[in-house]
Amino acid sequence: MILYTAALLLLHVVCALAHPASLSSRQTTCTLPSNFTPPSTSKLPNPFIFASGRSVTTKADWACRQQELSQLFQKSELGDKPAKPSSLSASLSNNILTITAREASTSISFTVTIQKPPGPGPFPAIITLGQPSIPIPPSSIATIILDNDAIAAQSDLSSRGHGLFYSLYGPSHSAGALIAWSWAVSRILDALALVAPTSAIDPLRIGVTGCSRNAKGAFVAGAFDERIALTLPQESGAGGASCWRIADSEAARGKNIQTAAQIVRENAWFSARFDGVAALGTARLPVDHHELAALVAPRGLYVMENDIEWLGPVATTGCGIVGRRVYAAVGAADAMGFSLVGGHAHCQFPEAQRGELMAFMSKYLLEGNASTAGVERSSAVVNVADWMDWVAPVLT
Ligand code: MCU
Repeated sequence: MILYTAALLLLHVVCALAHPASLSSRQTTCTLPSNFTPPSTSKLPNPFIFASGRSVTTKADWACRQQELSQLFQKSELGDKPAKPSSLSASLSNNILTITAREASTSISFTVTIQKPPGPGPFPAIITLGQPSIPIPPSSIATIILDNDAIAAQSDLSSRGHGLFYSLYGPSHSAGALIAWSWAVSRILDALALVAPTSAIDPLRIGVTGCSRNAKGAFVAGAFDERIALTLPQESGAGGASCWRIADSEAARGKNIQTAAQIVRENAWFSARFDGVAALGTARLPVDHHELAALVAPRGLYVMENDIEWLGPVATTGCGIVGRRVYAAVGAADAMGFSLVGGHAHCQFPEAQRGELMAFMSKYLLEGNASTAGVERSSAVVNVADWMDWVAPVLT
């Protein structure tokens, strides 16, 4: 409760700093009403309505609404993401960056491996959860490999509470593995800022990627740290690019697709808070995953998917198209791409996506002028009106 109150206070401060002129009128909208009960809906929730029922009409409103969405994701699906620890240090030795985080008398250390292009830099970098399975141009972009399993284990449900994150915050912390990894990605960003004078890595041009289960984590990492310039989830399926409600509808039509009810029994990716969804049904969720994209907006986001039934091609495509409508509404139409290309093995990057991927890397990491406009393709056919019963506003 103390932590929750502290988080609410922090939200007040963040919103106040972002919009000092409109402080008094906006302040309350950055926090969730304590008695908030989300309306039940089998369609994708409207991101442009505050929990209070008020419409989001301005860009300042949207900044506050993103804070609400962040809280809603943490409270309903992911568990809490702790703030930067009270003490954090970093040291770089050759290609190994060691990060030490301390809270009170407990500290943990973890290392990431940096593969740098030749030359003095500074270079952009992509943090990869596990080994990368997208092509990262070795001559222009560094790769920073995080062993995310060491931060929060993901063997099966018995992994809950295991890993360095839980050594620091306790095994019964609310965080599931996805938000625990995102905490670690944020600490890498803290560390990169500390070592920037000597590292040849530019901490303002950082991307994040991962495939499959690690792509769920990459998507969450991009959504929960505004310092990430480019988010590249590859074949994340359910829990990442897929919308829970569309997945449920596909399952009801006989598809062998991963759903919320299944995922909470498979692994420790989500908070135990999410277990209740299996009982209540996804219509009662206050969010869905078009709003995970909404948290990344207006920053670069290129969602890669496959046509594997379990990943839910219709659920990822519908979610991606609606996510792109949100990006358009906030004035960043070109910053999100959705691309589903099938006919290849899981996590095997298809050549057909190379041009799009390179354009996103060029624009958001290399400060190039490649066009990322209109990247929306899929072999799955979705009638958006089946899922979206609201009209995205044009924010003033
Ligand atoms: C797509 O990611 C997961 C999927 O959610 C799981 O159900 C399955 O067990 O594993 C996939 C994966 O991570 O494959 C490498």
